[in-house]
Amino acid sequence: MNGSIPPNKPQNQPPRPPRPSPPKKGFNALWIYLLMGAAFMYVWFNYNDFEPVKAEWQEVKEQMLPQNDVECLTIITNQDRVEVHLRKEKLEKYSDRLGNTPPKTGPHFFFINQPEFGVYKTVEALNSERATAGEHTAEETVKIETDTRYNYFARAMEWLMFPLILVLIWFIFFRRMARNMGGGGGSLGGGGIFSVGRSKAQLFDKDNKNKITFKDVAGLEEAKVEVMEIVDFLKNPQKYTNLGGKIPKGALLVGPPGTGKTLLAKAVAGEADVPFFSMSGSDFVEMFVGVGASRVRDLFRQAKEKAPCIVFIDEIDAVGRARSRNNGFTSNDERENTLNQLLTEMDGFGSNSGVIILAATNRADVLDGALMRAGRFDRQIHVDLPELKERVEIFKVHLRGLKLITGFDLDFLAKQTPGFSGADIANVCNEAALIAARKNKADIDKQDFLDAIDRIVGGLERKSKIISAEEKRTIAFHEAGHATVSWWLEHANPLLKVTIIPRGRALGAAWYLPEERQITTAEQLLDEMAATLGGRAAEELIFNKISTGAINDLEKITKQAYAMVAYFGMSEKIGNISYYDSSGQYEYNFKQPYSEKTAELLDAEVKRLIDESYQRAKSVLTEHHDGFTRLAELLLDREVIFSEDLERIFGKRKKDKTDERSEGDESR
Ligand code: NHX
Ligand code: ZN
Repeated sequence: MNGSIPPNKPQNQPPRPPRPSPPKKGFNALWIYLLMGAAFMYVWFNYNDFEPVKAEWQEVKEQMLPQNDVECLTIITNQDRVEVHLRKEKLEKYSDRLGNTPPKTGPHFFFINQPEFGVYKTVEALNSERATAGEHTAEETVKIETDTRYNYFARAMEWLMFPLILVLIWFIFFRRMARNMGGGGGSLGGGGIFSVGRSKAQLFDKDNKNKITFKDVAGLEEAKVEVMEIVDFLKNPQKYTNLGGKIPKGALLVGPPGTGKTLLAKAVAGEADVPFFSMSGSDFVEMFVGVGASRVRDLFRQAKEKAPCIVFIDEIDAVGRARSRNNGFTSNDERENTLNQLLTEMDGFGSNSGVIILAATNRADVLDGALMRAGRFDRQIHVDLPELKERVEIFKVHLRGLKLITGFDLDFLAKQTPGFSGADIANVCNEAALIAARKNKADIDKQDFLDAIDRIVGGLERKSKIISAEEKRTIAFHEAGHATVSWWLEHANPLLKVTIIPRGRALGAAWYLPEERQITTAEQLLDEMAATLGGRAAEELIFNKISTGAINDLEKITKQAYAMVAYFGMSEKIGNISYYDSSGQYEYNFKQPYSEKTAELLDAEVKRLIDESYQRAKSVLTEHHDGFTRLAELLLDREVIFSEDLERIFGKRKKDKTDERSEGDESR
C-alpha cells in the first residue's frame, strides 16, 4: 500500500458518505461511527489521484538525467524506492507513459533502488560536472532529497487492532447476555447491552386493554377498602393534603401465596387510571455487581417522570430480606446494596410527589425492619386466606365461564374447601371442567368438583397400583385406626371419609373437615396428635408389626409436638417460653437460642407428649376394638367409606354438631 500523504487538496477529496439517519440505539450508533471513522482513515491515507509509473534506473541514468528532464529525485530511505520528479516543461515528452494530464508536481516515475546503483553518487557527479562545465544554472541542478515514509494506516491499525478486538468481544458477549436476560416484550429497557442497569419494570398504561378492576377481585373486602384509598390519594391528593395530611409513600400487601396480592395490585392499576409499573423483586437481582441498585435508581427515575403513578414490586422479599450483621460467608452484598438503594429512593422523594409504591410478599416476617418503618411502607395490608363467604364470592368469579348442572350448590363447594386460596379455587374449577369433559358430560356436576378437590389436595388417584392382599389389610387397619381414634376423641377434627385407594404418594388417607378457627387449644392439638398416631397404633395392635408407611404421620406429629413445647408454651416443664423467631433474625444462626440443658428438656417433653398421645390412641382402639375391626373390614370391602358409615358403626359422635360445624376438607 502506498501511503503517501497527499497535499491538502480538499476539492479532490471524494465526498463523504451521507450521514446515516440518526440511529435509535446507542449500540448501532457506535458501530456506525466506528465504521465511518475507519473508512475515512482509509481514504485519507490512500488518497492520491496519480500513481507514479514504474521505470528502470537504467533509463533514468542514461536518458532522463543526461537530457536534463529530472528536477528532483526522492530517495525513500525505508523502502527500496526512488521517486522521480520531472521538470514541468519536459512532461510532454513522456505523455505516452504518463497520460495527457500528468500532475505538475511529481512524483512521475519511480524505480526500485539497489545499493550498487549508487544513485546519490551519480547525481552528485552529474551536478558537479555541469557546474564545472560552466554552463550551470539553478534550473539544471538535479535536486536530491531523502524521505522516510511510514504506512500510517497500517501502523494505526496495528495500534487499534487489539483494543478493537477486545471491544468487539465485549459487544458480542454483552449482547448475548442482554438477550438471555430477557427484558421481555413490554420491557421499557429494550434489549441491548446498555440496558443491563435499566429496570425491567413493565408499564401498564391507562389504555391497556385487559384491564382488571375491583369487580374482578372477589373477597378481600378490607384489603380492597385500604387499596381503594390509595387510588384516591392519587386521584385527589388535595383532599388529603388540604388538611395537612401527608400522602403515604407505600403499602405492603402481605399474605400467603395465591391469595390475590398481585391481582389486587393489578386492580389498583386498572382503577387508578395512572401509569402502573410492575416488576418482581427478583428482577433486581442479577449476576453483575451494582446492577440491582442501578435498576432501582432507573425504576424510580422512570416513575418520577410519569408521576402520578404506582410502582408495584412483587415478591419484595427477594431484595427486602433483613440485612444481617455478621454473616461472614452467607453475605450477599449485592442484595444489600440493592436494598439500600431502595431504602434511599423511598426516602428520596417528597411524600406528595405522586409516586406510590405497592409491594407484595408472603413473608413479611423476613423483611428488613428499615423497609417497614413508617415513611417507607407506611401501611401493611393483610391479604388472608379466604373465609367461607369470600370463597363463595371467589367461586362465583371462577364459575362464570363454566357450564354447570342446574341447581348447582355453590355454598356446598365453599364449605368443602377450607384453607384454599383464590388460586386453589381457580384450579379446582378448571380441574372440575376437565374431569367432566373426560367423562364426556354435557355439564359439570357436584361430583366433578369433589373429585377435583380430592385431586388437588391429595394428588392423582392411582387405582392401578398393585398392592398385595396383606398390604391392603395393613392399609385398611391403619386408616381405620385414624378414623376410630378421631371419631372418639372429642376435639379431633370431624371425619369426612376414609379411603384405601392410593392417591399421590399416599396409599390411603383419612379425610377431615377441619374447623375454620382462628386459634387452637392444647386439647385440640393433643386429640389431633392422637388421631394421627391412630394409624401406627392400629398396625401395632392388630398385626403386632409396624411399617414404614407411617412416616408422614410421624413427621407431622413430631413437628406438632415440638411446636407445642418450644413455640406455644404448652409444656409445664418448659413453661410459657417461646423460642419462635418471627423476625427471621436467627435464620442464619446455627446456634439454637437455648442452652444444651434446655435442648435436652425440649426433646424429653416432645417425646413425652408423643408417647402419651400414642398410649391414648391405643387405649381408644382397644376400647372400641369391635367397631374398629368392623370398620377395617368394611373399608377393605368398599375402599371408600363416609362419615355416615362410621355413624352406623359407632353411633353419633359426641361433638358432631353437624348444622353449625364449619366446613372443610383436608387429607391426613
Ligand atoms: C412408599 N408410600 O413410599 C409408599 C408407596 C401407612 C398405609 N413406599 O399415613 O401411604 O408408605 O393415613 C404426603 C402424604 C410419604 C406425603 C402422604 C409421604 C405418605 C399414609 C409414605 C398409609 N395415611 N405412607 C397415611 C402412606 C407410603 C408417605 C407422604 C405421604 C400407609 C400412609 C406412604
Ligand atoms: Zn396414617
